[in-house]
Amino acid sequence: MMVRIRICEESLVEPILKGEIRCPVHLYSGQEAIATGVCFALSERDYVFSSHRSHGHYLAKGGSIKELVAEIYGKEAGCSRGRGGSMHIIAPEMGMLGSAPIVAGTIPLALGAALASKIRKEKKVTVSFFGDGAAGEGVLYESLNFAALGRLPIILACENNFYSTHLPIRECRPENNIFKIGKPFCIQSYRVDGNDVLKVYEVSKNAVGLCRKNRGPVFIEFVTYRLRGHVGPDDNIQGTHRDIRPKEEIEKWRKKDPIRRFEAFLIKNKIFRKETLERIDREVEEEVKGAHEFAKESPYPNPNELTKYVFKEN
Ligand SMILES: Cc1ncc(C[n+]2csc(CCOP(=O)(O)OP(=O)(O)O)c2C)c(N)n1
Ligand SMILES: [Mg+2]
Repeated sequence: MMVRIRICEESLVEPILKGEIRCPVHLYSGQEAIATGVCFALSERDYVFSSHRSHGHYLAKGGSIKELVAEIYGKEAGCSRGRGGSMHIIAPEMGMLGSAPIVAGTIPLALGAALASKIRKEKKVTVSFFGDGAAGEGVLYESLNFAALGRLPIILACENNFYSTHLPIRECRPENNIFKIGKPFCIQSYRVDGNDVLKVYEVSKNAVGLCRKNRGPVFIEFVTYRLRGHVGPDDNIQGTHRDIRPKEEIEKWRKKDPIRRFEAFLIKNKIFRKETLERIDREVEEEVKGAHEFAKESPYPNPNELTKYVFKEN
């Protein structure tokens, strides 16, 4: 799954630079272990909400590369019927209940889903994925309080990549300790290495178990780093923005690449051979190539149907 996400993300770079993809795209490269480890701890019936950087969550929840790529090209065959683009990914049939780029905006929506599933006694778990930037939004604290009071089956999954757009976390938080914000609300809170897929899975599995036993909510801070620019492949290439992240910092995190780390683990423990891993890469590359061809050939939505699917018709 991590390879699926990475290869799919990296395949978007060239079409973005060529202007073939026109919507803003926030690449997930570098953070794959989080979506993968968390979603593998869920069942198909559970719910996920995400933010502007949501491709990984959609794929890990079972989304198709073909429909994701078609959506990013704005085509009718996309998972949001071409109305959403990269930042509005939705696939209710697999529990991906939506992503939206309002920072922290989907957290209260996730609470609603968790509350509904609790009232209906469905034993479904909801995961709300958001970035460290959401820790600066008041709605997160209101949501923590509400989730704790209602003992809601929700996992608040904060992906701390140390930056909100180009603002380093040290300039907007007195202490780099996001996981502690759950504590005043008596929420079990953890900090995990978000580039270690097995650790992510382990802590998520435990959190899912607690939520199913009515012992939620759980707050998890995943420490990670994005390997691409904030929006688009590279903030330096894209004109006026500059990636202010120090080169040495980026290099340090490249060495902690979650995919390379897990590959090394698999080979060292003789679980997979190098050739098997290479075959997986080739298979995913083929699938991704096919998805781009499909997306480019697919039609745009009919302009007369612009609001179809956007508003619910009674
Ligand atoms: C309420 C709100 N304020 C500001 C923005 C502009 N904005 C878009 S992404 C972003 C930073 C988000 O950072 P973070 O939550 O850490 O997620 P990351 O991009 O690092 O994954 C900001 C400020 C927005 N979309 N919504
Ligand atoms: Mg961030």
